[in-house]
Amino acid sequence: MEKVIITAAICGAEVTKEHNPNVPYTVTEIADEARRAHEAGAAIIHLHVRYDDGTPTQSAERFKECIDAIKRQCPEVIVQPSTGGAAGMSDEERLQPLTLNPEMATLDCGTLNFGENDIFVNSISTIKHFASEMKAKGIKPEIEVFDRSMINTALYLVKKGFILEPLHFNLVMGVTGGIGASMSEFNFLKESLPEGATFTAAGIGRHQFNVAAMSAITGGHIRVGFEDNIFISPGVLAESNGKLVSKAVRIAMELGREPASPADARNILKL
Ligand code: KMH
Ligand code: ZN
Repeated sequence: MEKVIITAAICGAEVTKEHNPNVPYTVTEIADEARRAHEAGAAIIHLHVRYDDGTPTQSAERFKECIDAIKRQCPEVIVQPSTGGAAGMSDEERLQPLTLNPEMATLDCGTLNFGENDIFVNSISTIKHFASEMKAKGIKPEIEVFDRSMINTALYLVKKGFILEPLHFNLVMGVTGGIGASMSEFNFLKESLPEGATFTAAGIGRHQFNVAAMSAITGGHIRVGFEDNIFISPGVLAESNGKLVSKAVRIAMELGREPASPADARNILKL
């Protein structure tokens, strides 16, 4: 069976315990959620970190504590820190986890309205700055795309030498302020990707599993997790990220795809 890389975005920066009490904040909670996701089939943990009261932070020290705790439980798993952080953070704040030299990190390729109140700002000069740091350190960027224009921006930066091939994209679909999550929008994004690129897709909220199925069918990879969706089925809160990953695995297996191990994922993504 063809392998599918499952990424678990276990806590994000916006979702809180008020939304779902199982959202992890502490180092122990984050490591336990990463383990549950990995045991269920996730090869990559997309990581934001929080202080114990839930406040999002990009502190390198807090990232190190969390990554060390995750690696003690799952030594093989790929940890992909966010450089998006939370809307409103400065570039320097957001860049801090790169000092830990992770294998991968996110590279957000455009500005958008993010929900009803926030603007997630990524000017082209910011993206160049982040991409240069990643290139200098040999960190593989996962190119985060919230709209079609962000693929154009990424390809512009490839042409200018800021991002190296082979390219890996994450199509984030259904953010209020970004592209929707219909099949035609999915096809539009997928057909806009350059030849040879790999991609994963992340559906927000109720779109999570529909987008997972679209990606599995078309040769893409899958992202699930509390960052994007807190429900296991309509109106029913998920007990853990592991449960969300297990559901993604069941869908993928029915569609002829089996979960990639971290070693498979390193091979597919050329890490
Ligand atoms: N929290 C969002 C504003 C990323 O991880 O790179 C941005 C985000 C993207 O989550
Ligand atoms: Zn994120």
